[in-house]
This record gives sequence, C-alpha cells and structure tokens, in this order.
Amino acid sequence: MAGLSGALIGCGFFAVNQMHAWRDIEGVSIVAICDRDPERLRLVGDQFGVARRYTDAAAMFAAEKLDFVDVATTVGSHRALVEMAAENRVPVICQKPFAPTLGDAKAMVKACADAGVPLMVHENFRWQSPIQAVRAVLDSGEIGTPFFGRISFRSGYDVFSGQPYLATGKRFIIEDLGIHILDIARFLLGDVSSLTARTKRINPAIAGEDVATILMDHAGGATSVVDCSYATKLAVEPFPETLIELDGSDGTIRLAQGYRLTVTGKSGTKVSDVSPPLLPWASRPWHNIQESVAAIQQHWVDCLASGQEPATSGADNLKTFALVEAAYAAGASREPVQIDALL
Ligand code: NAD
Ligand code: 89Y
Repeated sequence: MAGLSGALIGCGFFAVNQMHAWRDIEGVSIVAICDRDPERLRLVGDQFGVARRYTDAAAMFAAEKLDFVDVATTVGSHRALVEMAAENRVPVICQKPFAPTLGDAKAMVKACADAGVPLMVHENFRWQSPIQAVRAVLDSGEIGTPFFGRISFRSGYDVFSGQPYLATGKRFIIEDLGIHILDIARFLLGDVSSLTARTKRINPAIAGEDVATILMDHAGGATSVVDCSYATKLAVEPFPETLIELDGSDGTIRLAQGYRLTVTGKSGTKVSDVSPPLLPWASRPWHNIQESVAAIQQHWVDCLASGQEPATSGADNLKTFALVEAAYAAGASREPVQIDALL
C-alpha cells in the first residue's frame, strides 16, 4: 500500500523507537505529531523532521487527514485517545498496557468495532526474533505437543531512570512487564483457563510489586509458569531477555541467556544463536525490543493493506489483559482465578 499518512500521539521515552521504525518502513510517513508537553514535541519534531505539531489531540484529528494514529502515551490517556480515534474513524495502534482496567479495555475494543476501525495493541515482545524462533520450532513439530512452559524475565536493570513513572504506580511489574511475558505464554501455549499468583515488593523505593510468580493452566492442556522480577541481581545482567523452557511430548526447547536456543527433538539436538539484529538506530541492550517495534509496525502496515486482523488486535489483547487483572486478583486473594469469568 503506497503513501500511508500516520500521526504519533505521545513523544516521550519510548516513542522515539517508534519514530525510528516508522522512518524505515516503506510507504509510511508520519505527517503530524502530538504531545501536551511542548518540549517533547520540539525534540521529536526536530529529530524526525515533522513540521505539523499539536499539543492537543482533538485539534490534530480536526486538522489532519490521517490513515492511522499511533498512541504512545502512558496508560492514563489511552482510553480517551483510542475513543477519539474511533470517533474520527482513524485506525489506531495503542501502546501497552492497553488500559487501566479490563472494563476500560473492553469499552475501547467496542468503540473501535462499532466504528469499524482497525485497532492493534503495541504488544511487541512476541515479535522479538528469538521469540519468533521459538514459535517456529513449535510449529515445525520437532518437540511434539508442549505440556510445560516456563517463561521467565528476571533482572536488576534500572528501568526507573528512563521511565520514572514506573516507580510511583500502585501496580508495577505485572502491568508493565509481566503483561508482555503473559502474552508470550499465550503466543506459545495458547489461551489460559485459570491462573494463580504470588507477588512481592523487594525494592523499598518503589510503590508497586517488583516480583511476580504466576502459575497457569492453558486451555490446550499445558501448564506454565511465568516469573518476573526487577529485583534480581545477576553476574551478567540479562535485560531485556525473556528466557524460555518448553517441554513437549517429543523433546524440549531452551532459550537461554545470550540468545542461545537449544532444541532437542525428533532429529536430535541443535544449538543456535538467535540474537536479534542490531538495527542502525538501535542500541544495546534495548536492540531486542527495538527490533520488535519495527516488526510489529510492519505487521500493522501489512494488515492495513490486506484487511487482516492484527495478531495483537484489541480483541486479542483482552485475553492477555485479563491475565494481568487475574494475576493481581490472585496475588491479593491467594486463590486461583478463572479467566473465562473475566472475559
Ligand atoms: P513517557 O512519559 O516518556 O512519554 C509519554 C508522553 O506522552 C509524554 O511526553 C507525555 O507528555 C505525553 N502525553 C501523555 N498524555 C498525553 C495526551 N493526552 N496527549 C498528548 N500527549 C500526551 O512514557 P514512555 O516511557 O514513553 O511510555 C509510553 C508508553 O509506552 C507506556 O504505556 C509504556 O508502558 C509503553 N512502553 C512500551 C514498551 C514496549 O516495549 N512496548 C517499552 C517502554 C514503554
Ligand atoms: O515499560 C517496559 C516495557 O514495555 O518493556 C520494558 C520496559 O521498558 C521496562 O519494564
């Protein structure tokens, strides 16, 4: 599809990655940007040469003719901005976490569906090339039917210096990072029927939980453990690697630190390096995430061209978001939560 005109709302810390990726995608140009902070607007506008700049999203929708809008603000503004896009009949991408509550998320999906507007949640971790490599091994049938998974993200990386708001919210790791790891668990093992969780706060300087351990039953029969921590100090810092163990009826997959993939299956054992490429604008250790930003944005463009529903559409993301809500509920009650009851 030639000549898509997009706009970005929210020109903060992470949006710079999105702007780099848009610049590299053929047939797309970001024609307008919006941020209520004039300094962020100036910085991003100057860096990427975007002249049309707005401090008010409604004014931007009124003045611009857009093929899509990319919402990269923090969660508090997502519902209003997605609903504004729907009212203006503009296809919309929204950053994770999609909404503050599952109720808001459902309303946002409905607003876009009622308006006939495509909606994709920027749930990019499943687009990381190491994660795609694991999915490809599963699809090959090499390890048979998976019956167990451990999807793990444990780090001591200082995420608070770049994203200070992460230290202040009542909710932290499940809503911010666990959401990605839960989505990867769904991507690899299918939808979840029930879940139980334990949460902890180790870092006294933050308001929310920084450790979560979640046990899940998948509808297809597998059991998984999703474990996340930002309180784990290791000899070699793994941020932002997701480590994976999958056991199947005919073999195993191990995605270990350093992007080392070991597959033991029907045709023996094979070890490979599935390191993500370092895109020209990317920097370590974020390059893994940065590459997935480019991949998901390309997917969005492909979906707009073909009319296909994005893999992480709003409707799909409700099933990931329900796991976030369920993990908080289960962590508080120490009781299992049935997922279907939330959806
Ligand atoms: P940030 O605070 O640095 O940037 C957000 C920007 O949005 C700010 O400049 C703010 O002024 C602007 N803004 C807020 N409300 C607005 C509104 N109504 N209209 C216009 N501008 C508005 O935040 P960030 O760290 O860039 O995070 C943004 C989002 O990206 C968050 O939801 C975060 O969870 C997500 N994120 C995703 C990933 C990922 O890998 N997918 C990684 C980091 C952050
Ligand atoms: O906000 C988070 C995300 O989505 O990926 C990593 C992160 O930046 C910090 O946890």
